[in-house]
Amino acid sequence: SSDVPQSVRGTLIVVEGLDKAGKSTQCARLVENLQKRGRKVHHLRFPDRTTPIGKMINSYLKGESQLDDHAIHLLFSANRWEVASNVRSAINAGIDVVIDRYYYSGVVYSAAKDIPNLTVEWASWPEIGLPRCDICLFLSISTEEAGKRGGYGSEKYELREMQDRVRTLFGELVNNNQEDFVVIDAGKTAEEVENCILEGVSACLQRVSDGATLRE
Ligand code: T5A
Ligand code: NA
Repeated sequence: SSDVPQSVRGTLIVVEGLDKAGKSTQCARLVENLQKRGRKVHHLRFPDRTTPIGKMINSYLKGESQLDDHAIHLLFSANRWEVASNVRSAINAGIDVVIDRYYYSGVVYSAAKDIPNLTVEWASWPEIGLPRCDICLFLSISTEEAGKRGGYGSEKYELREMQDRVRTLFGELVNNNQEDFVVIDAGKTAEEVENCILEGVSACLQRVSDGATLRE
């Protein structure tokens, strides 16, 4: 019942970006757009606060519980690993997977805490081996513009100093992994951002249907 031939694998699409950049808004639109094209799509978000591990993360982010910085880092990673095989199966079955935040957020937010030894390198190790995305759409937004969208809330990492380090580290990550990223100006209207995303995704879908394999 799908337009997607069985022989073609699904595409793994990640949306990343700074706080309030519009990731969740755009993931919902992207999923809808892909479905309109007759594609089968799974929509995931990290943290997935519904699993037992996700509930621990949620409680930590809300300030209801305390955890060592390394421990919470590993829980965020475990929250991805607990669905990693499902992601791979979906891709192999020809289903696209759209993910709202992934291991890039995992590395950046932990490293931004400025804890001795909790470097980008340390933070990256537990993420090695997770299905690697075909494309990462990075929604870039100025601090000023993000502030207009409600500013920072009450969750653990929503502090100015932390957010400034997140911004710097994300910038470095994008520069060092340019083959993974399409940078999108997320300060535009939701419709404009949606169109930029569709352009990037269309090119990626073409590469996959031309035979690009899922990278390690
Ligand atoms: N984290 C996460 C880690 O430390 N390690 C990890 O491994 C992972 C995965 C929670 C925290 O966890 C950290 C990062 C975070 O600090 P979360 O649950 O994804 O992560 O965070 P959220 O609070 O849900 O997400 P954001 O605040 O970053 O928001 P979004 O999803 O970027 O933005 P969205 O779509 O909700 O939009 C925000 C507001 O702006 C409006 C929307 O209507 C909404 O009101 N908006 C626009 N307004 C004007 N123009 C546009 N183009 C707009 N697009 C959206
Ligand atoms: Na979000």
